[in-house]
Amino acid sequence: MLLENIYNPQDLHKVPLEQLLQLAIEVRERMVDVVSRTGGHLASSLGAVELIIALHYCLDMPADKIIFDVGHQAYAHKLLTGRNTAFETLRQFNGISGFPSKDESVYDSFTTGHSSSAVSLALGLAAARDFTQEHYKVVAVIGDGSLSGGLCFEGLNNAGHLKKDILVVLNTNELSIAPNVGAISTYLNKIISLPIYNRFKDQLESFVRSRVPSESRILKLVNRFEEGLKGLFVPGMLFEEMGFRYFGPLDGHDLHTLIPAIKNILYIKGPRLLHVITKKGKGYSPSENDPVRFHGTGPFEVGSGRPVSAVKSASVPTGTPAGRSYTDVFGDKLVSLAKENKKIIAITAAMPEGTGLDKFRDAYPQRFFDVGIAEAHAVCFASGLARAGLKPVIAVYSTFLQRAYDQIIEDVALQNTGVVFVVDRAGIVGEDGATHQGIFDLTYLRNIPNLVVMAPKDGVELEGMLEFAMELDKPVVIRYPRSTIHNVTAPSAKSIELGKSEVLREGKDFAVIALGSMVEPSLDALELLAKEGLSGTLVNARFAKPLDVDLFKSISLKTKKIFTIEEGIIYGGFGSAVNEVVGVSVVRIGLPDEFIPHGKRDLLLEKYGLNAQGIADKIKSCLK
Ligand SMILES: Cc1ncc(C[n+]2csc(CCOP(=O)(O)OP(=O)(O)O)c2C)c(N)n1
Repeated sequence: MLLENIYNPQDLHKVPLEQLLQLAIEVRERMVDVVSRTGGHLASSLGAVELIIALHYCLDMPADKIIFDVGHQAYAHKLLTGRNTAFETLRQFNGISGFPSKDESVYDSFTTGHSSSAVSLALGLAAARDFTQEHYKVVAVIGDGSLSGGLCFEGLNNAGHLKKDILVVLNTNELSIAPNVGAISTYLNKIISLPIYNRFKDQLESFVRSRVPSESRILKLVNRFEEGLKGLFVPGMLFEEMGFRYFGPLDGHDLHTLIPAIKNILYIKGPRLLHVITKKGKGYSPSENDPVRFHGTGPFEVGSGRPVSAVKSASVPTGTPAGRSYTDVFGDKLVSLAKENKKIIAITAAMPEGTGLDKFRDAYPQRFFDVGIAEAHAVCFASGLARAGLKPVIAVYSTFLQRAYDQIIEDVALQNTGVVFVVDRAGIVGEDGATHQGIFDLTYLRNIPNLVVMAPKDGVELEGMLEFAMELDKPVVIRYPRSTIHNVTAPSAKSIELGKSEVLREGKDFAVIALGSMVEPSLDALELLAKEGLSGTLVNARFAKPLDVDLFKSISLKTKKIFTIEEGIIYGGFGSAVNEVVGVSVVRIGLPDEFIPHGKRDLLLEKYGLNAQGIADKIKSCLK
């Protein structure tokens, strides 16, 4: 076994070139084996195996640096940099992160997870290197999906201008998570196929070779002519025009081509872009056949690739509709609303499946837009649609909406356009960890004028909030977690009134004002406390903005202690908002001022006291 003897990239350097193919096989087997048990980003990582081996073979890490864009393709990098044994714990609490992590290894310069930042990060390192007169090499590995993000172009634009020594490796596989979209993607496809150039080149070569000896001057002239032609025909000219030297496209799985090419390119000065073509999911047929599913997969059976049905966690309560996620309920409801309301338009930033918008895409392809990994653009685009009288719905993960903060304020809220933001994965997302936790949105949204911010306690309420949002001619946010849902109260009141909460229980000892996903564990906490003779009021807040100020104030006059509970960071969040209006000090329960690591959602909720027992304990200790 080669892999088990590699503890760092120096060990890799000792492996003879002809054995690297075997190493690639072992790396893939290890990934498939572990991810089949832990879940993870398999397809992207399988596709980048040879590329990562080749880069490590040519670089001198950790002095040299590689920044992986997003970082979901970097499992081979982890395996070759001393994390093979620990890889067993991938994405588990206290285990190896699913993304590069600066806290995990000196081989990871940054903790990454959001797309399109690698070129800028790498350029910063390169500029610092030049200031301090050091001599290491800096490589950014980006995907064709990442290239649809504007930030990536900001980095390329600046890199071309600064002329720093930097290598950008563009890994093209025609897929983002879903099939790649956009003009850049079309452009890259042209590079890959390039019929005009390739046909001409082949014909020219065979014509000349059949007539002149290989070392003749004519052949050299022809080669030079061909280089010139390349300038005319190779679409890599876009990068050349931006100040990069473009190389490729090369087969990203062919180590015998990649290694000498990378070695040579590394010693050229200035900004360089090496374009490689890979197959997402390479080397494991279920993943090759369905790279979209295997982009981010749960545990699966290695033989068939079939998902291992999730074992029901004891802390997931039961109810109706059983087993459905908020994402599913949203996806279905939007399709049904769109049947009646022809103005509804759906927008995703490269996440049709993850956000549940795939159903809308299939039902109303003309009214569906995948704008690429371009959240900021999505928000402006939606505002344009809304101003012209349509009803745009952007479905986006809480963590990725952070990318569009300025646009939410300037281009939507200030304009007061009726854009609906459906913010999925709001709260603890689990195994993807710190870069993906959706814990800031309440804080960053609730202070924006004109914005309405809601959170449903269950599926029925989500449907009600969607109906309400469609009628409101204002920007609206609906946030919900990555979770299975149940009807918390039966029947759940469906009609939503702006800024009005719902009182679910009345009691004398304390009051809980809970938001969205925290209503259900709060209800359970009240049951636990009732067994100990404590009775509390429970309010389902529904709105984080505007708040139900009158109700909260009247509760504060009647109750000794008020608790707010939210699945988000406490500072500046929902509880802080309540605190600002009620005039008495409330106890805010939520997440502390720290980045929340990876681990199962239930486990993390328990760790941070956001399950029924944790909430009950906190209330009890404060009432003592
Ligand atoms: C800002 C941001 N938006 C969305 C995502 C979700 N996301 C993760 S990977 C990915 C696709 C990346 O595609 P590409 O760069 O081509 O890499 P590949 O997986 O194809 O290797 C997306 C949309 C993200 N990580 N960051």
